Amino acid sequence: FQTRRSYCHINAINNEEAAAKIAAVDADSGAPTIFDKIIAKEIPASVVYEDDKVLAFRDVNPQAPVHILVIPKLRDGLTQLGKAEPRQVEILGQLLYAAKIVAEKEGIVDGFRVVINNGPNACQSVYHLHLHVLGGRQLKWPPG
Ligand code: TR5
Repeated sequence: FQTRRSYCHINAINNEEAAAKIAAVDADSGAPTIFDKIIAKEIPASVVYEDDKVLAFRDVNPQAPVHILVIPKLRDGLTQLGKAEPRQVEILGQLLYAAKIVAEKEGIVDGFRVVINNGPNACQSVYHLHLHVLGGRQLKWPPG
């Protein structure tokens, strides 16, 4: 059983890595991502926080009891943190502050983690900057 479980785990990792490499090919194309459709309310999402600049909604594939994505409503070239420019410092701060608001709303301020996956080697799969807010269980360190 242990061998089988490990095998599945390795497969899941490989799938994520493969998907991330495919996603990276179009990273700078300017093409809309799935998050644009969520912002436009063309596809449903479970929104937990919204203001004029930021949208936060539940991740469809949660890695913890609370797993929320925080995104800028206007991508404005901010496909990934590694491409951030000085003019985007304000929205970067707003995203981080929104993560704190989300953690408060979800009742996880005693233990939550904010993650940004940047690029294929970090398994970024959507090229519209997003913060993962994770909590609701004991989080381990170091992460995988
Ligand atoms: O891997 P990175 O860091 O790029 O994170 C992208 C995240 O978007 C993953 O955790 C996915 O589970 C999440 N995701 C992908 C889709 C999606 C979503 N979260 C909410 N709703 C979603 N829809 C409707 N469609 C997706 N393809």
